[in-house]
Amino acid sequence: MFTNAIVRTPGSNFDAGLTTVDFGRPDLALVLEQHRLYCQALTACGLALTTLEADLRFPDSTFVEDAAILTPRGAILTRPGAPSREGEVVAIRPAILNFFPAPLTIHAPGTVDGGDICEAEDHFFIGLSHRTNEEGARQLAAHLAGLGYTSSTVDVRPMTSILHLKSGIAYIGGNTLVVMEEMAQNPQFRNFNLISVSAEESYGANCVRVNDRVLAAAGFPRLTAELSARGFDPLVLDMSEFQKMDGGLSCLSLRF
Ligand code: CIR
Repeated sequence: MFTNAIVRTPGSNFDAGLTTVDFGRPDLALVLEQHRLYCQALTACGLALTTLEADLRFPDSTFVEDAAILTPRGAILTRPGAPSREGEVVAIRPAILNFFPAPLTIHAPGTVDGGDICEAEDHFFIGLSHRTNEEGARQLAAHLAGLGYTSSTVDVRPMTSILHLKSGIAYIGGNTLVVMEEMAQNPQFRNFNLISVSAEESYGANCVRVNDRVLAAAGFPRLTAELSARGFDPLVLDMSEFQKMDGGLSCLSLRF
C-alpha cells in the first residue's frame, strides 16, 4: 500500500520540454486540468500529496518520476540522462529528504531515469535506454542489492517507439505485468501473468497500480476491459497533453 505521492505542477513553459513525437503543442490550460484530475485520482486512491511548485528552470520537471526511485527500503536519487533534466534532482532533493533522510545517489558517468525502473515486488527491472546507461544500471543494481532487492536489465535501446522501459511495461500486482506485445516474449517475463497490449494501444501499457486501483490512460478500451476482466479496477484518466511530451501516467508522480 502507498500512503504518499510527490507531484510537481506543470510550468507555463511545459511545452518547451523534450519530445520525440509530433502530436502537436500541448494546450497549457488542458495540461493543468489533466494534472489536477491526476492529483485528484491519487487522493481518491488514499494518498497524501506533496505538491511542489512549478519549476520554470526545468520544463520537464512535472515528470518527477525520473529524478528518484523510492522503495519501501530506501530512496535513490537518479542522474537523468537528458542534460536539460540533470538539475531536477537537486530541485526535488529537499522534498525527498522529508521522507527518506539518507538517499543513495547515482554518479557520473552513470545515468538513470526513474522511468526505466520497474519494481515487481522484490525484483527490479532496469531498462537500458537512451537515458539509462550501463554504468548507471550497474550502480543502481548495486544499491538495490544493498537494500536486499534483486534486479536485471532489459535493453530497450533497439525499440524506437518507447522512451523508457516503463513506457512499455507496468507491474500492477498479483504477479501481473502489462506489457507491449513487442516485448511480451522476453524470457524475463515468463513467470508473470501477462496482459499483452496491442501495437494500437501501446501507449496504454504505462499504467500504474495505486492501492486498490489501476490508473489507466483514456482511449484504450481493450486494455481497460482486460484489466477489469482480470479483476483489477481501472481508473481512467485523459493523458493527451502529457503524451505530446512523451510522458505517461507513471512519470507524473513518485509514489511510496
Ligand atoms: C522527457 O523526454 O524526458 C520528458 N519529456 C518525458 C519524460 C517521461 N517520463 C517518464 O516516462 N518516466
